[in-house]
Amino acid sequence: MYSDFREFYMKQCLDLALYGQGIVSPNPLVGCIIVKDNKIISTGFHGENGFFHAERVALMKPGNYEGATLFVNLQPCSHFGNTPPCTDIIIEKKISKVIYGIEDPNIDSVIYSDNELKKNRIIIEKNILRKECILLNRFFFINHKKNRPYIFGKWGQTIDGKIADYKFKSKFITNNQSRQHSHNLRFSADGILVGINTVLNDNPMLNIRLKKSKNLKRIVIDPDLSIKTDCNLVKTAKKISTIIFSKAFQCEKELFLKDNGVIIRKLEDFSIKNILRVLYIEFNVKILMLEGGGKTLGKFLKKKLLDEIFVYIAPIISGDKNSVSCSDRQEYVDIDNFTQFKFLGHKIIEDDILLNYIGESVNCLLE
Ligand code: AOF
Ligand code: ZN
Repeated sequence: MYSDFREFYMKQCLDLALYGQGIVSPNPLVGCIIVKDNKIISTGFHGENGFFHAERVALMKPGNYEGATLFVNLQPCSHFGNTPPCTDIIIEKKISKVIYGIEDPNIDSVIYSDNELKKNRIIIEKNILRKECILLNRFFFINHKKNRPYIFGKWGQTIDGKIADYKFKSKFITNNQSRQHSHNLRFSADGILVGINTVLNDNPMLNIRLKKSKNLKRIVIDPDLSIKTDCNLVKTAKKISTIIFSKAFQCEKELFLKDNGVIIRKLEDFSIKNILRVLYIEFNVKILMLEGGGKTLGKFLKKKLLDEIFVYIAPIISGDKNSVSCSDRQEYVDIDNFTQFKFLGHKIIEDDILLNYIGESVNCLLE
């Protein structure tokens, strides 16, 4: 499939990097392959060995790396962060050529990288499978370019774009397998955000029901603090992080919620921009999943803040114009201002179809 041997090995780096998905955020997904005499002599990925970077994981394995070529999907770092510079170990192990996919957008970690390698007579080649490398780490690129979380929306809908009937009964539009699939999406995120109406209507758990688990932060936008004190989120808040953004003052209810493990973050500036800033900086949410409902999705759409969407379509038509749409913007939107997405992929899940699109923000990175 890849005629060029560099692309062939780079694809393997990308595949390896994926093993870190859901584990390494805020760091990027990185895989590394070392090749000597046309043979792979070592591999590594970030996340495999504590927090060591992919190159270090591969080069720490016993072997003679002198004269070998190192393939990695992201430019090797030259900084001391949680781990020492990858360029140091690349030089120490006498690698003669480094082929990397794309430059690291985190400038701080690569200021000396290319120079260090060149000074040590290591040949550099870059921009191999550039688009694929950016796409794999699209969240990391958006984080560094925009200083905000990467935001992806997910919803299940009928063929005519409805997520619930007009009484907001929405539980079983898509099939079991689709719902199971969406738990993998939750696993790839740091936080999952919903509006208060979704909590009141669906009483969701917003947890990950997979064999592997992680402490995904559950986030509710609830300006008037109208959450019910006996809902599933509150009942489980001691076990699973639960953050409520609110601007109301309800002393007794707040105390009760806090005693039950809920974090209440009061904001005067209740704009989406400020909520995202707090999530990114205070709560370290670098990848944010939006699970609705319509009002919340509408707000993010309006601000062109959906970097990616996953739409599960069930073979059902509501036919009722009053059923609830995936986005509920209560204003006229001129056809010239409809939000454009770019198709990324699809998956057939029994009789449902999953459609995956990237937004303009990600598409721009690829140009
Ligand atoms: C690499 N290889 O596998 C990764 C890199 O705090 P640290 O030490 O883990 O450094 C984090 C930064 O290092 C991260 O923001 C990104 O710029 C780079 N990640 N670099 O050479 C890797 N994961
Ligand atoms: Zn590194």
